Amino acid sequence: MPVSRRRFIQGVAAAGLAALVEGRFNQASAETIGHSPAILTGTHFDLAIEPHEVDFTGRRRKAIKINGSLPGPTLKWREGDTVTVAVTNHLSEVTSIHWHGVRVPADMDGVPGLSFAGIAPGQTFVYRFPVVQNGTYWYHSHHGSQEQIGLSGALIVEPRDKDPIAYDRDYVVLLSDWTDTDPYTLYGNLKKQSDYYNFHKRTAGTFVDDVTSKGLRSTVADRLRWGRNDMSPADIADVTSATYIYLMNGNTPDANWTALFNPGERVRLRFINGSTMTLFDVRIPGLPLTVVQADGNCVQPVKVDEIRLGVAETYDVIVQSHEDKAYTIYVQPEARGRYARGTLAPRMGMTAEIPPMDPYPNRTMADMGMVGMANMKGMKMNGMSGSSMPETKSMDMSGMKDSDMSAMSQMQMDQPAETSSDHLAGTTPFPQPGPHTARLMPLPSQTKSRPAETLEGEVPLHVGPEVTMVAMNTPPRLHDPGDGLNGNGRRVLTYADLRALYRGVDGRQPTREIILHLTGNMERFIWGFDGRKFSQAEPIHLKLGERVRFVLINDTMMEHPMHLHGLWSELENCSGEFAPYKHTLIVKPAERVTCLVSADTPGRWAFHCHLLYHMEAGMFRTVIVS
Ligand SMILES: [Cu+2]
Repeated sequence: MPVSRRRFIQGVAAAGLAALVEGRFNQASAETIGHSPAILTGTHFDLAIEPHEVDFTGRRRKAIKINGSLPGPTLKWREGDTVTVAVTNHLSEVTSIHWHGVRVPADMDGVPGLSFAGIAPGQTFVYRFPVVQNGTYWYHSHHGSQEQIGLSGALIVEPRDKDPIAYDRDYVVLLSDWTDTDPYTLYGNLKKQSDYYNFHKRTAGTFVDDVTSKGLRSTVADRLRWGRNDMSPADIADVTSATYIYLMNGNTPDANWTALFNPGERVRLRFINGSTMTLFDVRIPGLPLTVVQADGNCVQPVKVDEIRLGVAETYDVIVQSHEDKAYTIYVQPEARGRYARGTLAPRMGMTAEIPPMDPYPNRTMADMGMVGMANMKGMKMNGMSGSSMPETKSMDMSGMKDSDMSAMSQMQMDQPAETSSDHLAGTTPFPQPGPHTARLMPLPSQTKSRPAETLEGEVPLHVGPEVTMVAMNTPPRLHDPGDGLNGNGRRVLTYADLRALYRGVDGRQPTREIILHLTGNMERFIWGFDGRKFSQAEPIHLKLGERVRFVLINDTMMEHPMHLHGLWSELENCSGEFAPYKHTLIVKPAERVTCLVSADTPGRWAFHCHLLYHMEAGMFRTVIVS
């Protein structure tokens, strides 16, 4: 295959010269083209975190690689093993690795300032813990913006027993967002002007279009409604293709990461949304996707055309074709713009058509549950908006200017090493549901909890400049695939489709409900829970062994992929005993999502929005299980 100059440059950009040479000369036998991170197996792993330069766009930029790779190597563990991972920090700042979705003792969870001190420059930290689950997961830094510049990788845990999912070959498809802008600058831009990267705000041009299609009266009424709520239906994402390009296993779309796909073979694709700020819509035109696993837990197979992955979610799918042809793995960010792309092909070098991009989605009033949304602009006019709130000042360990998370360094000094031994005193965590797990049945004396609706009025919602809107109508929207995906002619996976393959292990009713409003001030880029950002909020306390219901109510106009560390979140989606176990849950605008949590592992756990800059801006709580 001739290598054009353009392809050569892109190849170098994506994969480095070595990988290109390998791809060029071993094509007859190659299973992939482009950079595919190395797969490391065994029980002992050495990871070196190093500064590197990359060139994805024609400009050299600072990045972080792990063992010379971006994303880092794929770690393959085996359920039942005890693994040791020695992580050496060659950066000039603190680093960490968090094992996303993995049930570990709290001091192995890798959140600097919360569960351990972080890994100082020049130091090696040895993670060591038993692996008590299987499935597809990933790992990433939990410090500053390191995740944005490459510090992440895939993690596969093979089941100890026979895998219930049959496949002939499998590939990790790790998706990420990359910007040439320094992440601290990017965050600063959002703080200064929250729509800095949103070029889709309504303009005179769209006004004329709307008048043509909807008529003057309804267009003006629509504008007045939106105007009054101080929002724009074009607010889809905070950070968009205006600055991002999107990578598949560290490859640009032009580098076209390609994987071998022989007719008749069942191929398992392990999709991981390893981005920082981007919800991805994934499809393979011409091929149905049979979803078999969500967030590392097996689900009853469901056939769809398209999947939306919230940040940090994973989905495993089986694909199979009986034709000798290539297929495009096509990935659109929710706010459209640019795409990520790869290819499945029976022979390396084959390509398939790239479909046109879907239109830019708009939020609608009904979509948002904002028919009847009380707007709190009155308060903003009382001099609270735009005035400077006293910000928490402390040693800024994260290094991110204006970061709400800087409070965490203070916490670390206040509460040293509390978690290091307390997992030893805890109960045995519940196992991951599997073919042989028993179900703990509730005691007859156990009282039923009240439905969430009856408690909502009791939430003390903090009112202040951190909150500019409150949704009055927040129904569950589990059957709704999400904005931009309704009516696109394709069958899109929804949360209502997810039914676990195995029964949940904790059959007890929750004994209490914890209601959290996801709140924000879009203009000032402040995010939090119940109107408070992290630095203003108290931890949430759970009693070791108790079972609780979290009720997440999104009062904002954006999706928030919520991640609870250390414990499973069992999504309540009418699947009864087969409620899917998740580690990350998308809460759509004006949606209410509930999940059950068994507080079976003691420690200080992070609970946060997985949009990196929302977390930095305060959408983070500590959950203490003791
Ligand atoms: Cu968020």
